[in-house]
Parts: sequence; structure tokens; C-alpha cells
Amino acid sequence: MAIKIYGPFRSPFVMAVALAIYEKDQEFELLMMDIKSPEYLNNFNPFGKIPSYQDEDITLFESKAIMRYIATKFADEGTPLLGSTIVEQALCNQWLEVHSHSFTQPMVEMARAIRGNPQQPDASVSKPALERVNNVLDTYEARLSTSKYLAGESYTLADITHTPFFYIFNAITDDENKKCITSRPHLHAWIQDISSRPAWKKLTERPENPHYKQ
Ligand SMILES: N[C@@H](CCC(=O)N[C@@H](CS)C(=O)NCC(=O)O)C(=O)O
Repeated sequence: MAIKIYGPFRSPFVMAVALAIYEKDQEFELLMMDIKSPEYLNNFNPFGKIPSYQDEDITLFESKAIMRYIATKFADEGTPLLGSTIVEQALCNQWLEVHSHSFTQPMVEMARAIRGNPQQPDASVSKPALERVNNVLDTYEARLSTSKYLAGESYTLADITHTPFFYIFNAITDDENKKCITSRPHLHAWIQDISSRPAWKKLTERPENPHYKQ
């Protein structure tokens, strides 16, 4: 059975799973389902969220669990994604947790504030959101001033899980708000690096990507 991912590319979690698959030189089918339908809730994800993943061995939800499974299942193919030493493996896991518990919420709030009124974001909504984003990005700047990638010298799942969030942020925000990235040189260089990888380019050029510009 071909690998199947359920969910659209407007979700950064879906894109992260797809990126892990491409980094492993695998292909996938992207499928849509009504995520609140009994079929989806019973067979794919009882919490009614995307992404879900399916192959001949397993049906799985939660993007980080899916990515770890892919990284392990295809350990000998494509890019190693779990860290090359025990220390990198631990730090990869740490930054995956940081993504879940400290990074995602401020970024999603910021995106919601911008999307609420893309032409003229309401300052009373976007300013606190921007402040929270700036606070968390200070931590990333400090980390990336001492190592090439989040886990160390190796590109890992920790970098993958962040890539679509910064991509969507860049696609929807203006130059003023982008300063939270461009004013942090190490963060900025890291985003440029992880966004110029062939697997990411190949993914963003798929017609399902709503932000794809020819
Ligand atoms: N922790 C989940 C988060 C998934 C998630 O929040 N997905 C959103 C889309 S970005 C979703 O399914 N939203 C639909 C809903 O909440 O109804 C993961 O990593 O897979």
C-alpha cells in the first residue's frame, strides 16, 4: 500500500509529515476526508484532527509520532532525522517538545491575528501575539547562535517540524511583522537554510500547496 496522508497543506502539521517522507526519499498520496465524519473519527483520529497517516502496517495520528515512525521505519534511506549521537537524539526530542508546548501556540495566535484582517491587522490583537512570538524567538536565536540546527550539527525532525510554520508565517505576514525573524541573524540564517533543502522545495511546489507561487 502506498503511504497516505490525510489533510490539506494549509496545515503546518500535515506539511511537516510530508516533509519527513520526502527527506526519506519516499512518496505519498495526499487525501482529504471530512475529519468530523464517523468514518474518520472511527478509523483515523478519534480527536477529529489532521494529519493522519496510513501505510500497510499502521494507521497513526499526531504529527510528531508519525514523523518519528517514518524516521525509524526508513532509517537506512534518505536523510537521517533522529540525530547522529545520543546527545543529538535527546536534544531533537527536547526541541520537538518545545515546538509543542512553547512555540506553536504563540505562532498560531499570531497567524490568527493576521488572518483576521490581512490588510490591516488589528493592533490590539496582533501586538500581544507578536510580543509572545518575540519572546519565544529569543530562545531560538540564543540556541541557533551556538549550533547549526536545533539538535546540534545534524538536521533532524526538530528542524522539520518548524519549517512549515515559518513558511506559512512568511507567506501571510508583512515586512513589519517579518522583522521578528529578520532582526535575529542566527534564526534568519537557519530558516533560510532549512527552507532551501531540495525536499522542502519539492513539497512547496506541489499543486496542493495554497501558498505556491509560480
Ligand atoms: N498535535 C497535533 C495537532 C494537529 C492540529 O491541531 N491540526 C489542526 C490543523 S493545523 C486540526 O486538525 N484542526 C481541525 C480542528 O481542530 O477541528 C499534531 O501534531 O498532529
